[in-house]
Amino acid sequence: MKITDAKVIVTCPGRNFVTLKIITDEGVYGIGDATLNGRELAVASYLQEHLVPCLIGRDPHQIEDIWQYFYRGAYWRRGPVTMTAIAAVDTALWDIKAKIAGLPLYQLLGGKSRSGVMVYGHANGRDIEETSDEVAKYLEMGYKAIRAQAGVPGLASTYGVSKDKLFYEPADANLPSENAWSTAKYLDSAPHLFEKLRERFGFGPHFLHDVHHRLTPIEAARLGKAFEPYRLFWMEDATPAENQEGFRLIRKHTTTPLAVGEVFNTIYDCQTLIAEQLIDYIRTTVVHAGGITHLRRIFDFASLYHVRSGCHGATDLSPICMGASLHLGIAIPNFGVQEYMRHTKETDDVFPHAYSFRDGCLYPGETPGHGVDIDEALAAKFPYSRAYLPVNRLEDGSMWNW
Ligand code: EZ4
Ligand code: CO
Repeated sequence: MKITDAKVIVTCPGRNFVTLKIITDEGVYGIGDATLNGRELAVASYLQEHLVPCLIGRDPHQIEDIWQYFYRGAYWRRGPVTMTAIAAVDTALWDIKAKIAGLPLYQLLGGKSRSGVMVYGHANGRDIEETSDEVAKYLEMGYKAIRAQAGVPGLASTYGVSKDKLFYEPADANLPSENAWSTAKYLDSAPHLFEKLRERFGFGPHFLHDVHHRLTPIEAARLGKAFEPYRLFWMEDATPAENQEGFRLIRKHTTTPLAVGEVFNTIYDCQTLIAEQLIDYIRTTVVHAGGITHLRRIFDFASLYHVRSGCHGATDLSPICMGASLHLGIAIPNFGVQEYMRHTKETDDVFPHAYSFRDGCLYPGETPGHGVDIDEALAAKFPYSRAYLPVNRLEDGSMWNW
């Protein structure tokens, strides 16, 4: 069996997505997500110019060898652009292998370890009351886990707070928009959100919160402590993790579970965090961390240290990534939770998929492969449109972490 063609499809059904489609001489094809929010065309070009020529003529069954060929063979290892491109190849190859086997991908990963994949939705509001009403809506929809973010009093705009509730899209402008940030104001207000949520909804639902890399380790330690009475499922991205050792300080001070990793692209980005048990959930994804092959490696490593999966699942990860992630999530022993931000109808139409939501869980479906396809004719009707994530500044104008 041979790869005869591979094409890169860029489409913007409400937001940009990059997809790799690998075609074989037996007519079977596979697809992989290659979307890197705000840097989409860098990955499209990396694939088109550098990986596609090396794929033609190869046996699509040699998934591990092809992975190593692109990882070691690049000489320039790691980095989000490289690893997203490798992920797209890897995901498409697993899709092909599972289709040829006539099995849903999870069967090739060891079969089901659980009945469904618990997901969490996003409740956002301008203030605590509005967020609380959004939480109520998610509970009515059957969610068992909800991430809650509320506007910070005294700040004009805050991360995670959107106008369009169910379809929050942070990449909102063709040049980066600017947000303002005050750590002091945030630290004063954030614990009250969870105090009010527990008062209104009790301790049944799981609540999560995303700090979005905005604190220093000692500030994060303080916040984690303040959250303790409200028993959060996790505190996410408490501090930037380029310096993995920074988490030692947070860990010393709080029992609030810690999650990090949506911007990581290899196992080396979380090696210390996992081996020293500084975190509880690792948020690396299929699309940004080298595909099924590498993500499985990270999760197996994590399983040795009581660290569970918590895959990133925002709208900038295409339905292909979501489908692949669900197959991995239902199979691995150390699954934690899966983020699930709903895609718009236009996106779901471009990417028909077998997965479905029921009672707070997503189910990958039984279609051979990862169960997600692309309608190329429809995709062609939505041309690329440049879009950036916002940037963030402190009140004195200094650049801060968005
Ligand atoms: O900001 O996906 O947990 N989810 C998040 C997301 C990220 C975007 C970045 O591309 O933090 O909203
Ligand atoms: Co996040």
